[in-house]
Amino acid sequence: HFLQNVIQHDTFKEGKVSVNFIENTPALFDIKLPQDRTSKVVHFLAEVIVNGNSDVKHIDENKVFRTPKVPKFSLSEAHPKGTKDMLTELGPEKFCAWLKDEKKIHFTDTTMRDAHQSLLATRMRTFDMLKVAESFAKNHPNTFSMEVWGGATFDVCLRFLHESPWTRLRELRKAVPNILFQMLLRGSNGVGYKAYPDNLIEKFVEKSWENGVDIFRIFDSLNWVKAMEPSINYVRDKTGGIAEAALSYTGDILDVNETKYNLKYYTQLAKDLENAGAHMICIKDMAGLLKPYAATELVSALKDTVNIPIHLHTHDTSSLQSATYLKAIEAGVDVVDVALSGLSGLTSQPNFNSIVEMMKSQPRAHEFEMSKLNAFSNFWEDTRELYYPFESGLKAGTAEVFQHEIPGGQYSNLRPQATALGLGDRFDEVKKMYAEVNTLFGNLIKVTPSSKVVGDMAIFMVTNNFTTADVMERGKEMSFPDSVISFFMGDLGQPSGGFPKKLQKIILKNKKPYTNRPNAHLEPVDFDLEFKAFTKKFQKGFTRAIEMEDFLSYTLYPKVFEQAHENYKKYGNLTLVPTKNFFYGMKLGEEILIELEPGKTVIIKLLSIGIPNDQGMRTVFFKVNGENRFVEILDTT
Ligand code: 3PY
Ligand code: ZN
Repeated sequence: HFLQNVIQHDTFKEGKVSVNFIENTPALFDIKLPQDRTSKVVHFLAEVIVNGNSDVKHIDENKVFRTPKVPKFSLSEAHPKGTKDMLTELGPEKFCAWLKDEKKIHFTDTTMRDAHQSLLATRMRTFDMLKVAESFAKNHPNTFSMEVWGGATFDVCLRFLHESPWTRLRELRKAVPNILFQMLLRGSNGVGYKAYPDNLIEKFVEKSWENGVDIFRIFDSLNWVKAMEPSINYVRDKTGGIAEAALSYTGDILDVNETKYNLKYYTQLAKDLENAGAHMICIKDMAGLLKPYAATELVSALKDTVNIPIHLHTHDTSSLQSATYLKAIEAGVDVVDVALSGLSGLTSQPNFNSIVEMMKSQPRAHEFEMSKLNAFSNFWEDTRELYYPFESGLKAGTAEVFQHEIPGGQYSNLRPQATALGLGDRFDEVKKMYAEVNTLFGNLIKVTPSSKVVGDMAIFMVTNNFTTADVMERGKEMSFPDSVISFFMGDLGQPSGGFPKKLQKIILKNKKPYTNRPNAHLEPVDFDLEFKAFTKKFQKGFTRAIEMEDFLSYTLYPKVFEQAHENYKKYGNLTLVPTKNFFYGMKLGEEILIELEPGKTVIIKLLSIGIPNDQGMRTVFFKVNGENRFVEILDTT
């Protein structure tokens, strides 16, 4: 292409070429590469090589990566039967009856959702998941379920990873047809941070099921049953899956001074959820506050109250939670959430491998072939290294969590959020303020998105050096974060015990809050009309027919989707770029292999990176499948 430009240039044609011709004629480098898939991927790599991946805030040049090893499995052998096959055969009611009668303790593996959301700011790529998914499904078909979707993963796929969350789900489903897939659904907030129209949530549930989700763990960030009811109904009416309703646990039921979130509160909530149609109940201990002896009380009481299986979820932030599992298992809990060791512990779930060992030879033991289970853990331990810039920095369990009550999934985001705002050295204050804000707001259930509201307020107050007294006395003059205003308007629903009235007036100024379901204020989506308009706007950039799933991504996250779409047009499909190169580019002389699609592999070698020219452009030279290629990139570093 470069030679073409030279040959066709007027100066060249007229035979007036001087020694400085190339140097003085930047237009020669104005190369329009054919926009095929390979060129797009090469363009992306060149961009990262010159300017870095904008999502990676610091690079350790000396970092040495290990090669993760995928545990052995047979490609040709069929998948052994698992819980997914049972659900298909029995349907949700009979399936849950079977589970309730099971003596063995069952395990949900959260490695591909909550574990990395809580340890690595949700950055795990589908590329790494797909490396081991089939192997895991074939080696450990007795796993109860795999949490692979929902929560923050939807947003992060689109916003940071250049991926479609739907493609992730479909690809994983193909690799794992035998084990139940589980997602975390924020009730009326879907997989977002605000209320959405009911018919959008309905369509979302339907499409999630069609694409592979079996268990819908539905929660509401204020434990408001009214807000969970529609989602429970959509799962029951529109899918063949399991509606698992969650009671989000906060405080300490063993604390005699706990008058709000006590045992009675949770048993009543569980009963209400069962009456609302839940197939299963989840104790969602998002911050890891359920202490071992409290688990005995809570699980026993719930077993006496409801007739459906109980699933326990926790985060090991305090390092105490395996003891909680032991007590819960003794009290008859049916399933516990665990993560493969390499991605377990701290703000993630307790250790899958060790809990299985703990139960060995005990009446409720569930057998797993340990050498294989440990091999998966080693895979993740090595893979985790690739994500080092996203580690939360927490090195040891902390009893502080019982004071600040920050959910595990939020912790790994709050620190970078604080650091980005120049509060890196004041994270201690942020944590303390988080607890103060909770008291100020009337002691809330704190889980996405209510936890984000508390976090935003804490950061706002620390940044501005405001105390709670300042807010109460001078709040009328303050511009509070949008999320805080919207929360006090009732946009996330009604907290148990209501809003603190005086503070609500201060924050809302003259606005009038509402008290019914926030979704009741929202116009339903006109799917026919809006999908047509969406298709018209975006079809051009797609290399396949636009689907309802794309429209759902757009409707949930319009700006994020638009940006993701722009990136897609520019870089194409990046899901097959190895993680090391996706985040850190390539080293000089490095050669990588990318399988663009089955049977179409490109070999890319980085030959050289030019110095910036007058316009700040660098020329990056590659050898691609044996041919020289170069890309011009503006150096913005
Ligand atoms: C989420 O909503 O993403 C959570 O993980 C809440 O615990
Ligand atoms: Zn969680």
